Amino acid sequence: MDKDRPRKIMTLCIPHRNDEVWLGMKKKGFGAGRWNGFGGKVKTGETIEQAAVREMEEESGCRVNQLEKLGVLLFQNGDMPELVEMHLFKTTDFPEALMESEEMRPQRFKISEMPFDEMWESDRYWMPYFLAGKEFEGEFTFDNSDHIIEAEVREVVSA
Ligand code: 6OG
Repeated sequence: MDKDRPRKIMTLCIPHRNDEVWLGMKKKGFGAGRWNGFGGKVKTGETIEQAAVREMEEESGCRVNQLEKLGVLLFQNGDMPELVEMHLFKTTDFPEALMESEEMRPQRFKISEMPFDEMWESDRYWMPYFLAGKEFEGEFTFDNSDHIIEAEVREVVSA
């Protein structure tokens, strides 16, 4: 992967408590038809955390007061000239049910029933770190059909 390419900074927030997570079925745009966490692009003038809170509220109706940053992943998607730098957050601060939005149809999943077949292929690689509450980083290269060509993920142990 050519890490010097320009980067689009994005967020992803996954509500997770006990043995459950909430994911949303993306209804339109990039990644439509897949279950994913809630997030989007960081706008000029906001911090990555502010973007994570804003996107979570826009897509699920839930304004979180607590976020835990767990991962940073780099994606190279086929011929797209920019890399995606995605910052991954966990929140335990959410109500009994999330609201459907224009972009996402939220649903609760048991972690033993994670719908990996309908998620981004790379999610299988980093989800174990996320669920274990470990900090991680990684790089994934995809071909133009969204299949993985190269994958690497590792735990980050802070000093
Ligand atoms: P909008 O551009 O529609 O937000 N995203 C990815 N999520 C996963 N799990 N894997 C990927 O690559 C992703 N690439 C992007 C970031 C797009 C949302 O999709 C996330 C954003 O939350 C394998 O606003």
